[in-house]
Amino acid sequence: MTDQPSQRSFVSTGQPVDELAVAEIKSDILAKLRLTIGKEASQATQQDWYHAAALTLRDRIVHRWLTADKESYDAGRKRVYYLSLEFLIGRLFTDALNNMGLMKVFETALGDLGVGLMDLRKCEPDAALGNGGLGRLAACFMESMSTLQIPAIGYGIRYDFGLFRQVIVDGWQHEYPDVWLSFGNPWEFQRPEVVYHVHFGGGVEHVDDKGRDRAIWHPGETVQAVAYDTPIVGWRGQHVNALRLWSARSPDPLKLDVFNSGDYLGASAEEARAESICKFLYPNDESPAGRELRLRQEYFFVSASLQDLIKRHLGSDGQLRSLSQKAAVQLNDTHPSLAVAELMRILVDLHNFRWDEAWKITVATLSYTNHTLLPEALETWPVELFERLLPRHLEIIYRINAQHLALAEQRAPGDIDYRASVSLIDEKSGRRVRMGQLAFVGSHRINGVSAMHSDLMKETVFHDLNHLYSGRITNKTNGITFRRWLTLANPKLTSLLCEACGDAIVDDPTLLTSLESYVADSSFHQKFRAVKHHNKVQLARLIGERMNVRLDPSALFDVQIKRIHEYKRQLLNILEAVALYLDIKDDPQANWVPRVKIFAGKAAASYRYAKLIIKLINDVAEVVNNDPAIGGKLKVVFMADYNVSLAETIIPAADLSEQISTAGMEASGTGNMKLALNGAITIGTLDGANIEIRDNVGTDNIAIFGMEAGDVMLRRQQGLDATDIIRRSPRLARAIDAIASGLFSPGEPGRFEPIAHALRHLDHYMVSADFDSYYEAQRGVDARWQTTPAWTRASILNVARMAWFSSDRTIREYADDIWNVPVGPVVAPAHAQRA
Ligand code: GPQ
Repeated sequence: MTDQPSQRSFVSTGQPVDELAVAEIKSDILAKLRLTIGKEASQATQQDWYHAAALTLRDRIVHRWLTADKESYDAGRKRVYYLSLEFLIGRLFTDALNNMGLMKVFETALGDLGVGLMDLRKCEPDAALGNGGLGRLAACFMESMSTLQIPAIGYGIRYDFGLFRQVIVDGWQHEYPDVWLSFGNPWEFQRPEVVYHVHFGGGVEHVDDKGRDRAIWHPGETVQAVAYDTPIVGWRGQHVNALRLWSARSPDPLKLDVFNSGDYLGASAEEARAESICKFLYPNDESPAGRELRLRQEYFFVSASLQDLIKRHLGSDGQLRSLSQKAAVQLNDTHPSLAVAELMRILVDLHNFRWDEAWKITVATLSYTNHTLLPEALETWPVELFERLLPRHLEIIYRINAQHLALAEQRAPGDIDYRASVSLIDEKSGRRVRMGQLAFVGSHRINGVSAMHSDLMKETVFHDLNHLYSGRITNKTNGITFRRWLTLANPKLTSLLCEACGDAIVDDPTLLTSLESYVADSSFHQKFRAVKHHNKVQLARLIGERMNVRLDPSALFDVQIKRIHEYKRQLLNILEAVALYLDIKDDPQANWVPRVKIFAGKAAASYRYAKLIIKLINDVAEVVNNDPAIGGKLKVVFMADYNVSLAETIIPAADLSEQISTAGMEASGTGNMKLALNGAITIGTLDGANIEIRDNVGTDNIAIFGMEAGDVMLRRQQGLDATDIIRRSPRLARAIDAIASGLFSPGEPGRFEPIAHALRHLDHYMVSADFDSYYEAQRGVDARWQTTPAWTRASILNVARMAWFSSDRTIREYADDIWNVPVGPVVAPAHAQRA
């Protein structure tokens, strides 16, 4: 399958290429090919060249890495530990080349060897160790922490299989395993000497140790965690941090006696059980997996990571009292919440701390980021499962809870409802441990990911906890790394921006504001449009090759790329496409704006309704794209297997960014930021970071529609039936009728009945309720598109005003307010002088 168009080249700094450096890289790549891969240039495949080039680059990164590590240890600096079950990294090759300033040198060296850099780029599989926004945020944060020279380690799991590969067959989603490691991974270093034991099950023995409640855990099962390190290099290569991923194995891989008795499978059963922990990433997004294996994954990586960071701390400080002065542990969502109980266990049971002192250290060390308010997405685990898998942790959680409920009783004496609402144990639906509450109580800071989300946290799910521990909730609006999402993904735009605002924008995006002086410059408009057009031609070519759909690059490219979820409302978008299609058919000669609706995204394998929405999009595409009566005025495309690399191709080509979640449901969004930064105009609801995007780009440069979060809550209280709404909107009625009648599924007219029924009578996500407002906003978008200078102006202003959404800004805020660590300048002094 073809991927990125290969003639793409990266932004050129205009500086001459250093011939000596090129010669050195060439000779190093050839040496790697011979000595590490074991091949002559004449026999080498593209994969071999890619590996040789990646290893050559890695050597250069390692030098910086070891130096940075030594410097931060020698200086005794505080370190950030970012615990996340997901890191959605994508490809590293060009990212690392760009940050190391070696793009041009490598491109030239490889060119001399007869190899195209862009062709090699395609040999690297995406590291898809995440589902969506949460995992991608962790990847952007790792890059920004390196850029800002914050000593940090990202801890996660080295999944053998990342997020499933999505294949669309006859319009339906099918899932296949993601075999990203089959050719090896040139970025990682296995650390066979870094191994920790992680225990499960068994029982607990209590010892009366001078009145301290110490316990000895006698586990029933032990698994080994082995470290694999991937260097993450920051901008200008001045600092490198490690992403340390754990792989699971059994301490007793083969039972020889069992093997010799002829039971070959039984002999390695324990190994298989241990390895299952890191076998695959759970594909659920914003819905807890609820399986024992998932809880095992969570404890496995928490335990290994805490052992690792404590060993590190003891190595330098010799005691644990000062832990919070040297370590800041960030919990990315509730998946690592067990860190609260595990750190207490380590301090109390293994290091003899008094409970109260241990608790102070724990709370001062940990902090927690919440990424959703959807009640069904907040993780809970049955007490019974905990008891079986982590008996000592359950005891610790009970004790934390007793202390916590005593405080609640002090604050609101006799208020049973208040106590039930803040309790770490949910007593309503069977007894369950609430991981969000656990993380909250055990952290000194709890943050939301956009201003609105953080406010809603205080008003809704964490209302009572906020009352009990006021001042802990803080907002840290998400950000994105501009190195990947502007410089690398959109080299043409970057060159133009450098030309207009100066090369320094790559170090300091706030300088992009000087772009505002070009808003009325028609020759700049022309260049700006030419860049967008170029990117659209590339995307149209890719879609032509992959899907055999011909697109007109001068049409409006309307893009919705994200996980498929009811609350993200891909359904609203496709419903509007249906209404528009029927309207065009009514009057094909009217002055319609040619539009291409581009969708991409995966649905959780078990999320049947989301998969039906994918099928609907594809069925509508089939009819619309092949109806000569509408003269190509509307096209619908669903691109399969959305991932980071595909996003890097789609985003620079987008004119319109669909951010249309039901208000109050999208915690932040980060795709919204990537698209606006690349000049797409947002059509969106007042939800998540859309609000802050509006505040930055200005109300004239964004299309806001729909109900607000407060309206949604009110309407839900009044009922979800949309009969009245549909009666008042003939256009909506007609679109729903078309779907329900089988216009798009003639072979199976009832296929979309569940969707039609929900739209009519169970409009929880306000698709029907927001339809008219959305349709009208879309026609406003059309009108703006028809006045080219007005559109271009708005697009330019979006780019000019997005600097605040750099993840460097976000990380600076975490560093100041949560971690209490200093940050370095983006450009190292030595580099600034050289540049
Ligand atoms: N998010 Cl809880 C995920 O991608 N996965 C999850 O399991 C949860 C949240 C997203 C959230 O939907 C977006 O609004 C955020 O921008 C993103 O996390 C990063 O904070």
